[in-house]
Formats: sequence, structure tokens, C-alpha cells
Amino acid sequence: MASFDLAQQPHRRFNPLTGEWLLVSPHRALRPWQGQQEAPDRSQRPAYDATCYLCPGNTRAGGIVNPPYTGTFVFDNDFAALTPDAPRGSVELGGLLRAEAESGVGRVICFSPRHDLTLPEMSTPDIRRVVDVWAEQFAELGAREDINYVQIFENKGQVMGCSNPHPHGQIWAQRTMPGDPAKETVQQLAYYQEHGRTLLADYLAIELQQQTRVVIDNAHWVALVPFWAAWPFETLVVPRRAVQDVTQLTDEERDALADIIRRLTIRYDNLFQTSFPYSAGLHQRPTDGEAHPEWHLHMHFFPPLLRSATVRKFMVGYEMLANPQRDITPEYAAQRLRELSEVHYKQAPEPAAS
Ligand code: H2U
Ligand code: ZN
Repeated sequence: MASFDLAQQPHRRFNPLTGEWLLVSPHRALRPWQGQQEAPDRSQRPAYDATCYLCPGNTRAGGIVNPPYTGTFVFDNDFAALTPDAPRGSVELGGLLRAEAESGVGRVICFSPRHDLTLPEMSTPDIRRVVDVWAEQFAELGAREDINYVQIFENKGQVMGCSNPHPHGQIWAQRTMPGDPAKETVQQLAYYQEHGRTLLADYLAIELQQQTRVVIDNAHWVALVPFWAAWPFETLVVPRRAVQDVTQLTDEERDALADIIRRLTIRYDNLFQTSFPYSAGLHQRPTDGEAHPEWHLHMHFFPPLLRSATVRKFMVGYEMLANPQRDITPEYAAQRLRELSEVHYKQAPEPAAS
């Protein structure tokens, strides 16, 4: 083992949150790369767009008019994937064919009235208002008898299937536990029962000691590239205090989360000087009425870009048929993100043309 080098040799890494493995092939990152390098994207959208269904005062697809909101704005998704009134029970099809009715709620959260902003371009107090909305929504939906899991997330950028650049996220809340949070519950519970501490508290302690995968931190949060990251620049945002959901965060912890989100997403935009696409979201305890002390709230960022504003990682071939795989190591990705400035490139003075 002494000669084994995680930075050079192919190996597998274990994801303790899901119990799954990942293949890392660092030697392949040395392949010659002759792809394009795009110019920085300095395009600007208007602050208000009359054709946008999320801008204040505009009419949505169903004919409902948005209020003239000035902060955040939440509404029931007009095309929600889940509806509250779905019938209950399993559908008898026989043998290997299993189906169950599922019910739930879909909501859209506008982060800002400004059509031209994204999280990295918003102020920390304005992002803090988004954190408060997450907490309000989790409290309201989680208290419902018919909702046992609340998924809060954001799709950003066209490559992630986001339909509108107006800054917004979504909530899908449902009666059953979906796959990934269910796996994380099993894994965290087993760890908590054995050690009496949360899995992520112990993992965070290792990362803070090693410092090789930490990107940024503040008094209450740490953003790092997890040891088992599947996407090239994937990050995990973890609170230093083990809390089960956003409603338990103190005022200071909420401000600090807004600070981390702002600084991390600015680094993301600066990496390839483009509005960095990702899917991101909170993972929190199930809302089934149990306390779930094993749960340690966290936020995942899953961004697809690999080498430039247009060259992305595809989860295809081996990844579709076997398990996720990556070339650049998580340690290298963390180092790249650490080296970047926290002044958004659009706000930084343009370099003189040469
Ligand atoms: P994205 O986050 O993937 O862009 O989705 C935006 C959501 O907005 C999408 O789920 C909803 C869509 O159903 N929507 C409305 O609720 N009303 C509209 O008028 C258009 C889109
Ligand atoms: Zn808009």
C-alpha cells in the first residue's frame, strides 16, 4: 500500500452517504486536450423581461398574474409533477409489475424580482431571505400529514434543463421517501447507531484536519469537494453543527449559509467565466414525525462542466451501465476552486485587450 498514489493510479472510492462506489482514473486527466477556450461570457439580461413568467406583475401559463413582489415569491407549480389529491394505495398489476399512487406538492420559489441576477450576483442579505423561505416552506410542508419528505432544489442553466434564467428554485414534497435521501437515511442511521455521532460530523472533522478538499469555510459552514465526488466540480456544503433541517438553523447560521452560497457560486462562475450551470439542493431529515438524530443537513452542488464553459462531463457508457467515474481527482478540483477569486468576473475590471 505504501506506494499507492491516489493522485496517479486508478482506484475506487466509497461514498458513505449512499453506500455506493465511484471509479477514479486520475492518469486519464493527463490526456492531451486541444479543445476550445471560450471568451468570458459578459452578456447581460434586462432587469425586467415582459415575456418572463416569473417576473413581478407578469402572467403565468395558467393565466394567474404574479404579484408585484419585491423580495422572494413562492407559488404552486402550475405544472406540478405531484398533486395532493391523488388516490392512495397500490395498483394491482400482478407479479413483477408494481405501482403505487403517489401524492405531493410542487412549488416554485423566485429568489429575486430581478430577472438579470443569479445567486452569485445577489447580495448576502438577499440570499439570506431565500434561506428563510426554505425554512418556512420546510416547516409548512413538513408539518403536513400527507408529506413525509421535502426536496428543495435549484436547476441552473439550460444544460440542466432549466426553462427560465430568472433566478428560481423548486420544491417537490411528497408522501414517500425518494431514492437518494432514503439511501442517505439508511447510511446515516447505521453510522449514528454505531458511533453516537453523525456521519457528516466525523467526516467534516477529517476534512478540516486534512484541508486538501476544503474549498471555503466560515464560522458555521464548510464547502468541500467530497472524497467521493462524482461530478468534476461537485461540492458538499455542511454545517459545523449537526442539525436535521433548515428550521433549526440560528440567525447566524442562516447568514453564514447565505455567505457560503454566495462565495461558492461566485467561484463557480469564475472557474470558466460563465454563468455556471448546476443542480443543487438540500438534503434534510424525512418529515415523518420522527426526530431523526442521525440526519445531518447538507447541500449538494452537482455541476456538469469539466473543462470550459461548453465542455461538460457526461454520465454515459460505463457510468450508465456500471457506476460513476471521474478523471480529475476531487483534490485537484478543490485546489482549482480554492485558487479562484471571490470577486465575480463580471464585476472585476476587464483585462486590457492584447
Ligand atoms: P425549472 O426550474 O426547471 O426551470 O422549472 C420551472 C418550473 O416552473 C417548472 O417546473 C413551472 C414549470 O412547471 N412553471 C409554472 O409553474 N408556471 C408557468 O407559467 C411556467 C412554468
Ligand atoms: Zn423574469
